[in-house]
Amino acid sequence: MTPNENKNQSVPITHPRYSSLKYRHKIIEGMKSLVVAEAGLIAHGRGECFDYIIGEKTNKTAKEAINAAVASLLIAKKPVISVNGNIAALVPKELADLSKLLEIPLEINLFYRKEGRVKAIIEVLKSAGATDIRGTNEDAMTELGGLESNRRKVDLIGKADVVMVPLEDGDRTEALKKLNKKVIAIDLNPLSRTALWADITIVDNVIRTLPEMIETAKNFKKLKTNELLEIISNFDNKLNIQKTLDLIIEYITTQKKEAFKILEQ
Ligand code: PTJ
Repeated sequence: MTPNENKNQSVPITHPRYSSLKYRHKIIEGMKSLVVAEAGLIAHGRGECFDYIIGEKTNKTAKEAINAAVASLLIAKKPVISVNGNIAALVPKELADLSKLLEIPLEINLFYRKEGRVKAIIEVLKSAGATDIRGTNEDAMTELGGLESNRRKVDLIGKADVVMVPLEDGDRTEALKKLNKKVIAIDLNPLSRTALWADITIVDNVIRTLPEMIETAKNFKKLKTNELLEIISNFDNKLNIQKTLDLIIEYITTQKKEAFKILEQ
């Protein structure tokens, strides 16, 4: 093994796509240990594709949504961060850190329920330092109205006022909205149903969003309630999604020009 090779994955850290490959391996390993559903691999691939067309960076629009999201989580009375297999595999430490920093419980909520998955996710979160993990006792769960998928089974989410749903399928955001909950979504696809239904849509990769949220939370914890409320009221989700789509068009247009320079050589 060369000094540049990552011990577990044999991916040289000098590889131009090292970061992307590293997270792919986290998802694959997560699937082997039951943390990630098989479909989670496909969801990750879809995410990578959208990440490419936003330039694989946290854009200004995402940063604005992150500010509104953190402000909302700080003033919420009963906020909850929903955790599925993919996010638990990708950023367990950041989830644990954000949960502790904001004193918000992490609730495991799965689309694909399978024997052993909840236990595997609890282990990953605990090893990462999480202390407030919910959604672990099936008998204590209630059901969200208007939802047929496994995601209907909830613990604290049922009584929450603000729910953060990182990378998720569409149905639940709609159901949560109908129950008058404020939904914060992190979704690389700005046109997904989750993205369009959410109150605050962060179009970004969770691997960048969570660290950014932690830094923002450290700063915003010093702000007064009226300053947090101002950040929230200045944020317009519809406009923000429009601006994100404009950024994508701009990025693709630039990439097209760059590609043609190569093709015409
Ligand atoms: O662990 P489970 O059983 O709860 O299942 C989780 C998955 C992700 C398999 C399930 O929720 C699912 O099938 O989701 P979808 O319908 O594929 O939607 C996932 C959305 O997240 C898509 O819009 C992707 O573009 C987006 N996405 C994928 N990876 C990321 C992401 N968004 C942000 N960051 C990512 N890393």
